[in-house]
Amino acid sequence: MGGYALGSGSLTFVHAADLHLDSQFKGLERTVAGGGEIPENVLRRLRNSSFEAFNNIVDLCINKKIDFLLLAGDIYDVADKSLRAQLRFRDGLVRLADAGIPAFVVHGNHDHCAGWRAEIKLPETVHVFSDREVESRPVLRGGREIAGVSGISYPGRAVVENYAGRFARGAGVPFAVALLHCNVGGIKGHENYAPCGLDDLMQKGFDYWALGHVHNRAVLNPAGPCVAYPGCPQGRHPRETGEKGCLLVHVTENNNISVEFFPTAPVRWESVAVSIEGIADDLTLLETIEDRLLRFRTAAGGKPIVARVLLNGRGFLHRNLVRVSYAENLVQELRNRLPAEEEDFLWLDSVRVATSAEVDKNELSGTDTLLGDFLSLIKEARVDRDLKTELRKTLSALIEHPRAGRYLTEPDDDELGELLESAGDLAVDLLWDGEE
Ligand SMILES: [Mn+2]
Repeated sequence: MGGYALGSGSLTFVHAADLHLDSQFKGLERTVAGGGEIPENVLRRLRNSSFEAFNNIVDLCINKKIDFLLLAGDIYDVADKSLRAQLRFRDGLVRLADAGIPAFVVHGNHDHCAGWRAEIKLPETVHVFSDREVESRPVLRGGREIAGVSGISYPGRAVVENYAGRFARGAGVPFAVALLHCNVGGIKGHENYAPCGLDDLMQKGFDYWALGHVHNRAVLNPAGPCVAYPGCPQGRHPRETGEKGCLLVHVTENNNISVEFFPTAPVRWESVAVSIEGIADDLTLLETIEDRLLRFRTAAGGKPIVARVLLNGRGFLHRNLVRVSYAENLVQELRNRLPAEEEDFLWLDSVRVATSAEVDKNELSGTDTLLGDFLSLIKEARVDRDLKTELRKTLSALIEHPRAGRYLTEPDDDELGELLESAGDLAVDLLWDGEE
């Protein structure tokens, strides 16, 4: 569809989502390997990072003198939002209001409307969309409508309805924005809330779909309409790696849209893979990891980083890495070497060992031995659906265990493959005597 360009005059707005204000990074303490506590300065910075990122968004809006701010859900980390999160959110919105910038807000699955809310009045320039129906609000400049924003909030955590169906572009709106927290096309790694297809959104005649929910930045369609996820402005856990931020959107007089990424995260999560292939001694391994991490930090502009290292590849040092407490010692030694300044730290969260012995598992799987049989069974399980189902059934006893289950999630197909691979490596370590 499209073709609605009525000439709004040029405008600029910021699109952010998934602020998760006051996220406490509880998972971090649990995942810290290698003993030793996470330093106070690192934890403090992380716990303040969601607020810092929001302030960076507000600063951007004010510095760029934008026309309006869009916040596409999961403003808060939990439905029973902390008082602190609500006060800090208001502070930012007041700064925007003082600069004459309106803000449009929907709530998502994390901060749905059934949760607790303090009695805090937001500035009149802020519109929080209701959880009952899609509403539309005009954006005015000098009394003239320059854009219209439509949106809806979540009444509860699990919304299974396709909300896209409820949206309709209003007549005569010069630039129409739809604000929605949803999963487009069943994107993996995120709950399939308010599920919809890209086609559902394309057909509605809007100019811009401001989405939230998926924490990775993605422009699903560049124009006619532009459909985008800004990602979260601050990574919340070790798997939310890389640069995080919001989108600064420029619209020309002819409704041509350009989207610019703007980084906002004070702390970066990174995952760094290092292969042990060709490394012959332990000190070289230590120095190699240190060097890789420092180079990574330079490339990231020297910002604070919390890093995870994944050791992989086949090599001679595998036999040391599988020793009890070796990896823990490695973490401790690296932490002593890496920068730990109050502000500009490079904190090593953990080292995961996924290395293999210097053997040819393929060759071994053909041999008529217990190990050979086991390895060929593993090869089969990677492709055979019945075997995979059997394996999942066995694993479910562990995943559903009341205590162990708290730390585990159902593995996806890739993870199941990794588990099988590790099982093969473990079998080689335990059963192979080094002779053919
Ligand atoms: Mn979220």
